[in-house]
Amino acid sequence: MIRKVLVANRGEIATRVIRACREQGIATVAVYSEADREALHVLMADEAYAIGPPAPAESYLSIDTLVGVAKASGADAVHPGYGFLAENASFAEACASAGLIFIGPPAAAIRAMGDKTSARRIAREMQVPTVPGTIEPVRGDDEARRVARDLGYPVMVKAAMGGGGKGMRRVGAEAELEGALRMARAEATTAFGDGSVYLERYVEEPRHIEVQVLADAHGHVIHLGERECSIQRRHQKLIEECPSPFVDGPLREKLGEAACRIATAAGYVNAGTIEFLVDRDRNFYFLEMNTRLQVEHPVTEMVTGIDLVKAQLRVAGGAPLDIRQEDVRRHGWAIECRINAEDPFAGWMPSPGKITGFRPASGPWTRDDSGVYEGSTIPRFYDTLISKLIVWGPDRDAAIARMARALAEYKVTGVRTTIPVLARIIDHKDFRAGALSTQLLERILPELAPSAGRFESIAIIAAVLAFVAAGSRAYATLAPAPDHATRAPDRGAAPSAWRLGARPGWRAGGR
Ligand code: MV4
Repeated sequence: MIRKVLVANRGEIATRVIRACREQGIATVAVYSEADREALHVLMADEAYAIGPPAPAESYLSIDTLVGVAKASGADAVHPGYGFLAENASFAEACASAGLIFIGPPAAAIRAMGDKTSARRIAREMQVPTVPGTIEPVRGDDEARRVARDLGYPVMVKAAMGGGGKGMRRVGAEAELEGALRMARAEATTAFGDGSVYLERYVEEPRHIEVQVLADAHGHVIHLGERECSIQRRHQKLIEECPSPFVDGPLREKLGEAACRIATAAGYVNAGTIEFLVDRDRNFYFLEMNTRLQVEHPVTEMVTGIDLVKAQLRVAGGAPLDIRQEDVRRHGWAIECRINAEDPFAGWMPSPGKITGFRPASGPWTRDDSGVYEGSTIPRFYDTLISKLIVWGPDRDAAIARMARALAEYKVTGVRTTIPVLARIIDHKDFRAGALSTQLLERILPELAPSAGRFESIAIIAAVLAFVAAGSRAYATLAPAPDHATRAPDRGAAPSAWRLGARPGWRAGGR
């Protein structure tokens, strides 16, 4: 049984883990960099420890520091969240060596899936379709040319240690192959310290559909159905939903079964995700496995009623899964929008800074998983996620209507956010029709930008209102003004009375 968890992360995922722990009566230990002294996860945890400067390499990525704090605080387990060290096999091993339970898969499973060629080999051995291509990295340009001719153009050059689109190049014809190989190898060497690349046939306008799996240490592996994650920009997901509007019963069965076979073959334990590319004709191909809890896990939770973090805690503590495959029921539709501190109409520039006003959407079947509060700061050192807004409805149309309503309610001032562009995507006819692909967003983005005329009229109205109501909050909420004008007076650090939910008298660790 786990009694105390160190959360080796920050932001919304740290708060998500703390909430699950608290509901289970498990004590929590937060860690924070100098940039996160006042962060929400620090206020929420039972204890909090400073772990170093803002740079991730010196704080949230410092294995020795994190293991040291876990031991010193008396934690018996470590939850890595997502990002940072979540898929770092050495961190999983360091925890185990220190006698700590790593709330994630065994190090060997992380390693097997971290190498994409090894993951493809496992999938093939389990007779799960992979995109036609090489298993081993290609050795030289001559071999690559031969393989590409066999596969037929266009082909995809991919980094063996890659993921997330880095070190990946589409090659339309043989003349481009050599250049693409050189670029992909260079990018892979820089990003992963390993320049090996392999080749695949290119799948046109695929959908990105992933399957949630849960596995315990007693050999039980189940799947919780799929998520549709095709609405992405430069490999950053913006909107995810469960189920996929494209997946019917028989395909769901095949995807789920394939996902369970791969997880079993990898010796997987804990929550994990198997990614697939699905083409127009409903052919599916294993892409990679994410050996962590994912950002978009709440849509699966809303549709299945299963708390994935509690399931993680349960299986990490050695208990068997308390759900069998035949008990998994899906009900209705869930959609998640990622609200980032970025300016979608100015090249998606990060917009860190102080959140001067914050009123998240709420109301029926509306969930806000955020890592911020009014007065807190989005540091410039980390990702710009402010919040994940999740809604549920009895069907897709109802969920879409609810998301449109919730986005309209959501107010954030002080930083720019992606809320306006999310609202426009949700309203777009192709999104509403469920005609999704990984190319959809890039294609419709030009239509989503505010027209110059409209922007100007908003600016004029804002200026008039600002004149009339100078100094009032009406000015701050009509955002299209320079940053300094939207900032409310500094009300100082969050008072300690704002500490959230933690037990009294916790004051451990260097605060
Ligand atoms: C592909 C592909 C088309 N054909 N592979 C992008 C991230 C990486 N993990 C795999 N990716 C892709 N692999 C073949 N053979 C298209 C993509 C792709 C993509 C995949 C998932 C989600 C969004 C994407 C956006 C562009 C390209």
